[in-house]
Amino acid sequence: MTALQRVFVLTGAGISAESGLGTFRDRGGIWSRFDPMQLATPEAFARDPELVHEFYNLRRSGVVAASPNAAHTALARLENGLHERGATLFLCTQNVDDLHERAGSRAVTHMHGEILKARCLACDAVMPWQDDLLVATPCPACGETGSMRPDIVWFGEMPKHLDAIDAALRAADLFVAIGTSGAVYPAAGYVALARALGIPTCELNLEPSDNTTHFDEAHYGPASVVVPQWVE
Ligand code: BJW
Repeated sequence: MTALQRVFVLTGAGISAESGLGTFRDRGGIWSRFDPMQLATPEAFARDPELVHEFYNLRRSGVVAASPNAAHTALARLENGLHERGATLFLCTQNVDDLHERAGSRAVTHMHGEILKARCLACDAVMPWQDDLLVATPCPACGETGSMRPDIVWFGEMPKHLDAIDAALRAADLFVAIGTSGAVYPAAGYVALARALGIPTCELNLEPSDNTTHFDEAHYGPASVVVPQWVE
């Protein structure tokens, strides 16, 4: 780690599992209990906004009640340590929770958005949001009702910050994926791109991911154990 200048870390739901937030595709995961096509697409929201709000209100209150775990704090320490010697960490998360920020990470790129923000479909205003959203909730910016949605990225929508992510990945001298199954694109394609660019790749996960053959190195176990071990 000492010679590295630009470390790129991609995190997924597995890093927040031990904070009590469910993963999506594990046994008993969110998508084994709920149909993503009925809840996590723009078409689902247009069809049944009450149902979609109810699902995300539950998820939002879970995030508010959760606390960061040792894996989140280890990545915040890594960012500080790299900065102290003039190096950088690009922390790209697929997670919509704010546990990296609450653990002390200063620069977090949320490619699938943030559940603690709401966006108005009428005026495009984005604002911090901790409470339940209802169909009748008026937009504080423009007064419109029926236009507020969680500021997250659903299937079929364009992930956020793709240009910054692409630039950081191409400039990296190490790519690390933590707690992600490698099932959802474009994030699932990043390890193959890193490999094609000659960037060393490392996986930290509970078990081998869908992309496991693309990684040069892998450490398996709970994130709260393997991430601090890898950082130290
Ligand atoms: C532990 C652990 C512990 C457990 N410790 N580890 C090919 C190319 C491009 C796109 C597509 C494509 N084919 C299909 C698509 C479309 C689609 C897609 O990928 N579908 C797949 C299902 C095939 N993608 C999209 O629609 C995306 N948009 C898009 O592609 O736009 C066009 C575009 C084209 C080309 C370039 C760029 C753009 C948008 C995807 C949006 C995903 N949204 C969700 C919901 C967000 C809101 C919400 O939270 O409800 O994001 S779905 C869900 O999956 C969520 C996650 O961020 C995402 C990834 O899941 P993640 O984090 O990997 O979790 P899991 O559960 O899958 O894995 C957890 C892992 O942790 C497991 O491996 C466990 O073992 C491990 N684990 N406990 C360590 N304690």
